[in-house]
Amino acid sequence: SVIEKSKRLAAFAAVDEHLLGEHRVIGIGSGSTVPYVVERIVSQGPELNKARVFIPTGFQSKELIVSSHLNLGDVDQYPTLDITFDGADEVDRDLNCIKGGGACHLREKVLAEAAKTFILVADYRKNVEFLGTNFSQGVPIEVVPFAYAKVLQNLRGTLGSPNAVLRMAKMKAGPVVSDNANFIIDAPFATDVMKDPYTIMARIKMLTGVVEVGLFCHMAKAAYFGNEDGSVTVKW
Ligand code: DER
Repeated sequence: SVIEKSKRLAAFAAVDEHLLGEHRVIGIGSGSTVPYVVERIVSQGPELNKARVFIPTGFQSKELIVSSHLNLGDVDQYPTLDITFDGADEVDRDLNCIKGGGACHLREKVLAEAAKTFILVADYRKNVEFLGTNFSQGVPIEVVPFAYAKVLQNLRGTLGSPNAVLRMAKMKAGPVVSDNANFIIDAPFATDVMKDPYTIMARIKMLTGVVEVGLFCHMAKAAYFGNEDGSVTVKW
């Protein structure tokens, strides 16, 4: 499909441009775009890759590394990474992004922060001026199950997200459970609130019981978007 082609375009361009021979410790994000990142890394050949170690951002990411026969490492062993590649749900003009559509944003943010360079790869739907333009389900928030009702009440009340909801699973009765055994809340905010993502991120993060917020502000060095016409847009 056009969307899959655009994901591949973005991933290939990003790897070709940013993954250097001397890069040894590489963070691999989650979602449906990062498999193309791994495909391009594998194509750099066994010589380069046997000297590298790849750090996953969750179950899916780990499976991808293992099935691609790349060296699997742990963030415990490598608390600092050379570069992390990850997808996004939306990226605004300042490279702030919404992440967590796949309920993996806690470990993703750990590896995004731990990397000297953090690169985003996405299809054209994610390339927006302001957050919330296309991705309308809201800001993903990982919460400890014990606190979810209280956090939900705060979001719907003082935080100004009346439509905040607990993310329910599709193939399982009950809520989505993250790789860290927590729940996810999706909290939509008004357009003007999303024009200052850092402020709302900080306010959400302060709620007791919130583990991590799916707003990544001032973290990415560059974002690559594949376009429908086969071109690539880079924001930095
Ligand atoms: O959950 C996440 O943050 C993922 O990176 C995800 O949002 C990106 O998804 P996609 O690459 O499948 O669009």
